[in-house]
Amino acid sequence: MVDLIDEKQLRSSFEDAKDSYGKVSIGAFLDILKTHGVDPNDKIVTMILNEFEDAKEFDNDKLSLFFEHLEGKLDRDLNLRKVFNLIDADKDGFLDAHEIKEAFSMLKHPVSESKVRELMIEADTDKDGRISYNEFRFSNALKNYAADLL
Ligand SMILES: [Ca+2]
Ligand SMILES: [Ca+2]
Repeated sequence: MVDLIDEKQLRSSFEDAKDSYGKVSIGAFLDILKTHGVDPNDKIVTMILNEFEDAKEFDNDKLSLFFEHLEGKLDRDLNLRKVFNLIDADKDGFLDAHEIKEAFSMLKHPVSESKVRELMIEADTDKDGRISYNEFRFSNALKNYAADLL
């Protein structure tokens, strides 16, 4: 569970693990994450660590960056889930044209029916006529409209 990281405790373990140059190797950093209950294979953690690809070591700056990424990504994921559930009126885990039309009619700048159809066709990559959470996540156009619902 990434959202349960205790930043203060993790920082203190990080201090203990530092070498005389103030750095912690990636391997040691992953061990620290593990002792704090963070699965280094967690999708979000992996995604962030990939952004530090070139880094062989972590210092305080990189650690702060790590936490910033973590918070940002978590927020984005949580809000996205929230807005998806909001539109998914019958809670079946998929957005159909009717649900999107209803939701988007409540926007400050309502979206026309033909525009909704267009957005759906573009987002519905597996062509089953409904939008899964993953399809929603990867559709920037849908996401941009939907964000105004929050
Ligand atoms: Ca639905
Ligand atoms: Ca679909």
